[in-house]
Amino acid sequence: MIVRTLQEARAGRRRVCAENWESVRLVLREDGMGFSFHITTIREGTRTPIWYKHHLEAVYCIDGEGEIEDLDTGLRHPIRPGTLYALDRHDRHVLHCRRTLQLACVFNPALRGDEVHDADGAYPPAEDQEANAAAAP
Ligand code: 9YT
Repeated sequence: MIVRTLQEARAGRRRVCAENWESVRLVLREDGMGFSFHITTIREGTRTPIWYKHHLEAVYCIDGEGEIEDLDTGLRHPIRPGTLYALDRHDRHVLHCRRTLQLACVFNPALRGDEVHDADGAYPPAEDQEANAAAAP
């Protein structure tokens, strides 16, 4: 059984920061669960283009206010506490944050832990990371 707190995870390497967000990765690939589980904070007033080409993600809003814009349909959906969205089609989207968002996020396949978005708003596929790790001295 794994038991850990947000507070202790925030204090170590499980906290990853990017320009528009910070993510505390409570469950990672090394935990062997088949998914990773993160608490993500999105900075107020930001606009974040995202395209998880290699992952599926479900996102549940705990607090804050924003919108998710589906770039394929042009539709914008409000995000409020209690809203869930699931990127079941590797959907290209933009996350608009009106008031600081606290989100619980689940990724499949699991993240390794240090990933930040590339130029497309994606994370690398799990296989590439394994190959890179194997090639490292
Ligand atoms: C909602 C979203 O995907 N935000 C970017 C950060 C991501 N949730 C992560 O790596 O935790």
